[in-house]
Amino acid sequence: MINFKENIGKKVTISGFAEKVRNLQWVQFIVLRCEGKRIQITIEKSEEKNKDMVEIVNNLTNESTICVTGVINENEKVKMGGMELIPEEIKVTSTSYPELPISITDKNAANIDTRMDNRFIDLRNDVNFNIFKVQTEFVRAMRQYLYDNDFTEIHTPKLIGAASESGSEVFEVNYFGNKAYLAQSPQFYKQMAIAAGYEKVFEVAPAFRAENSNTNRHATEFTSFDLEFANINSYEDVMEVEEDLLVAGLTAVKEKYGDLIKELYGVDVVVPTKPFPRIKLQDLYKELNERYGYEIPDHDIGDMNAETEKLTSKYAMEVYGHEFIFVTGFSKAKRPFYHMRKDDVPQGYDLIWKGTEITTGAQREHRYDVLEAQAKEKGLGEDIKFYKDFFKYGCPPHGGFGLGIDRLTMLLLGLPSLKETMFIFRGPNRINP
Ligand code: AMO
Repeated sequence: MINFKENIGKKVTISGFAEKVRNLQWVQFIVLRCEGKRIQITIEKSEEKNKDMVEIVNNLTNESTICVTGVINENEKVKMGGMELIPEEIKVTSTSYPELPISITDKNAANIDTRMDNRFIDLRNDVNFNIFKVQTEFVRAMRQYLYDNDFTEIHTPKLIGAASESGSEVFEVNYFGNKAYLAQSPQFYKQMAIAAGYEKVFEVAPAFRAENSNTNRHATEFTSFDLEFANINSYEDVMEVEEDLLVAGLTAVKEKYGDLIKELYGVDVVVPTKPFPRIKLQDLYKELNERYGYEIPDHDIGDMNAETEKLTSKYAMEVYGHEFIFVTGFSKAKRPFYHMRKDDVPQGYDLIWKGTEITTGAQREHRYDVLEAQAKEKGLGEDIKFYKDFFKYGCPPHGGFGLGIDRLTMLLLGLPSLKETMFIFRGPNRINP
C-alpha cells in the first residue's frame, strides 16, 4: 500500500475492499481498505465527469473489491488522517454478497467457533489482521539473528516411519498400506544435522501432537521454531542464545509495531534485559509454597503444570520485575531420554513467559553408550535405532530448543487462546476449514 502522505497531489491507483459505501444526496463516500490501511474516496455527484462512477457506486455492496485511480488530496475535514482520494476511474473487480456471515468491525458479535468457520472474513478485522503482520516481524527478526550468526536452515520430513521422541501423542497415517506418523518435533533430524557436521541449524515448520487437550495453549498442529548447535559446554549456552534470539525479535517488534500493539491490543512490548532470571524447580516449589501457599500435586512432582507456570511468572515479576524466567532441574522421569544428565538431573530447561511455557531446551546426550542406557530405561528400542546411530561415528556435544511461535504470538499480544492467534487453528474438535 502506498504512503498517502508522501503522494499528496499525485495520481495513484489503489486496489482494496470497499469497506463502507455511503450514498448521500450530493456526495458518495467509500472507505477503501487495503492491507489494513484505509482511505476515503469522495465522489461529488453533481460533477458531469463523475456520472459513470456514481452509477457504479449506486450498485456497490460493502466488501466488494475495487480498483481506483485518482488523485490524493489533503482535506482536514476527512477523519481518516485528513486524506482522501478523488477518483477518476473506479473498476469493480469482484462483487460481495450484501450480507456478511459475521461482522468485521465487532469481532465479539459472533462466538469463536462461528468466527473460525468464517476465518477469511474474521481476519479482515483489524485486531485479527495485524496478528500476522506482527508475527511476521517477530519471526523475521529471529531468523535474521540466526542468519547473522551462521545458522543453516534445514527442512526435515513431517512424514516419518517411526514415532519420534516418545512413541506417544503422534498421529498415525496410512502410508501405502504401511504405518507412518506425523512428526511431533524435528528433534532427531536437527541432531542428525549436527552429526553430519553442521555446527548450527534451525527449522521453522509444523509440528503435530495427537494430544486430546482442549486448553487455550494446545493445538494439534502448530509451528515450531527449532534450533540446535554444536560445541556447547552446557545448557547455559543454549539459554544464552535463546535470550539473544528473543531480544532480537522483541526489539524489532517494538520498533516496528510497538504503537500499533498498544493501540489494538493494549499491550506494552517489553524488550527483556539479560540475563533472564533462572530458578531450579525445587527452589521454585519452595518459593511458590511460601509466597502463594501453592503445593504441587503429587503426579506433577518433578515437572510443572499450568498453575505452576502462572505462579512462576507472578514470582518472576514480583522478585525480578522480569516477564521471562528459566526453570531448570526437572526430574529425569519427566524429561525425554535424549537430555544429557548430570548427577541424574536432566541438563535442560523450560522458558516461561507471561504465565505459559514457550520453550523446552537442553544439552543433548551425545555419548552413544549413555544414550543407549537412557533410552533403554524409558523402554525405547528398535524405533529409535536410526537415531542412536547418529552418535556412533563422531558427534560433537550439542544442544538446542524448540519454541512454539503460535504461543509466542498469543502471549505477545495478550490474546486469550491459540484459537485467536493461529491463522487456522487445529484442535481435537477442529479440522476445518
Ligand atoms: P516441547 O514438546 O516442549 O519440546 O515443545 C516445544 C515448544 O513447542 C510449543 N508446543 C505447542 N504449541 C502449541 N500446541 C501444542 N500442542 C504444543 N506443544 C508444544 C511450546 C513448547 O514449549 N523436542 C523438544 C524441543 C527441544 O528440546 O529442542 C520439544 O518438542 O511452545
